[in-house]
Amino acid sequence: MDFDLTEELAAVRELAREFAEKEIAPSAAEDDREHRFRKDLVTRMGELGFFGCALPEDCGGNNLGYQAMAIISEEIARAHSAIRVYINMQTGPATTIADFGTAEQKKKWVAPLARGEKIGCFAITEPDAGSDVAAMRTTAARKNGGYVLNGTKTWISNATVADAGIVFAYTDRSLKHKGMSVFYMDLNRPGVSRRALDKMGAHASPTGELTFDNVEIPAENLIGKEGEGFKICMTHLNHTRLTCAAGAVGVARAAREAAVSYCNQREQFGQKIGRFQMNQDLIAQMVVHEEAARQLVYRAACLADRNRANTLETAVAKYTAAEAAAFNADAAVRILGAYGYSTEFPVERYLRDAKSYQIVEGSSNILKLIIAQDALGYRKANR
Ligand code: GRA
Repeated sequence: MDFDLTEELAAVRELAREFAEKEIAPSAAEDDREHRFRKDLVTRMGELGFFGCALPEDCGGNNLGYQAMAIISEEIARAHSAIRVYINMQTGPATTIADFGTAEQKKKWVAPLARGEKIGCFAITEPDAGSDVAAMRTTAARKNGGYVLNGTKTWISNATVADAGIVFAYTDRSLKHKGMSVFYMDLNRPGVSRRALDKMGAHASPTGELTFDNVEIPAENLIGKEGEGFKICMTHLNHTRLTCAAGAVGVARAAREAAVSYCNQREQFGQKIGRFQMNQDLIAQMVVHEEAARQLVYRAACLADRNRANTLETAVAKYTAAEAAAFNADAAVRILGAYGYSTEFPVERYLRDAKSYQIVEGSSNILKLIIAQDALGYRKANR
């Protein structure tokens, strides 16, 4: 596979890097400390077309593709990982509607998400259904020609700020995963309540609970057919997992850059600490983890851009990238010592943010399960 960036992709990388360094990095520490949702950055990224890469032009997109989206996600996460989450909150629902919606649904709902005019989210996870998506309890019962939604979603990014999103629910629980469906929902409707949740990192990306108490949804908000929700969910996660993996590469890179810079500056025992082999061991491992993860992300993205099955490659990429981010952030803290532990330097934030990648969008254990079951011949990942 040829990983030389085309001129177009190199320009995308330049644009995203410049934007991230000028408009995200300077306030990253404060945004994290103040738990600040940067709606203005959603607007800016929408204007720059960052949410439109996986969308065709008639849906308000630019069709640059998944590799472009991965490149943008890495650059944004390198500056501030929490802001990278905004990409998935806009593109996740937009892509799913573009992939599975009717012409009418695409026309109404995709462009406002892609342009960052409406704040998006997607609601899958529940208190008793995290990795086990099929165990969800939220129901959408048919009523008066539409649906009535009841249930609670938790750990939903943007829950407290989203205007709209896609919500997964059972239309027929007796059919197990074949009875799940997905709906587009305006979240400012009667019966929707929101509660903020606090967490270790990614503070500039709000997370919360959404409770639906007899929320009425029009029939025309059903995306795809009744019963297609689980498959749509898996396809959706496959896309968002890739961007998430690219974000983890950004954190791995930021940590490696901070460690290298400190090694070349700090002196102990009469020499720069980069001269010590124990630090060189860490630096070498950080470089390898970061580069391996990036190549795997590019491979999965190239397959997605060619419309080829990539569930396995995306799982491999996300697993590797999440572990790379966690390893590199931990190593950077070790190398910077007290400065790594200090809240005055970004490295402790990298460590807090890196941990999220081992949990979200398919935990490292779920990804290993997908990879191992494929290798053992129990269940093909690319079906
Ligand atoms: O054969 P069939 O017709 O019965 O269909 C099965 C299968 O073929 C059925 O679903 C189909 N299917 C798929 N179809 C298309 C399965 N995978 C795919 C696919 N990739 N594409 C049932 O399949 P199954 O394998 O028997 O299902 P399962 O064992 O119940 O679950 C599988 C699995 C564990 C992989 C799944 O539940 C899963 O992916 N869990 C992880 C959930 C997850 O990733 N949650 C993330 C929440 S969102 C989030 O974290 C936001 C973070 C924000 C950010 O930072 O970006």
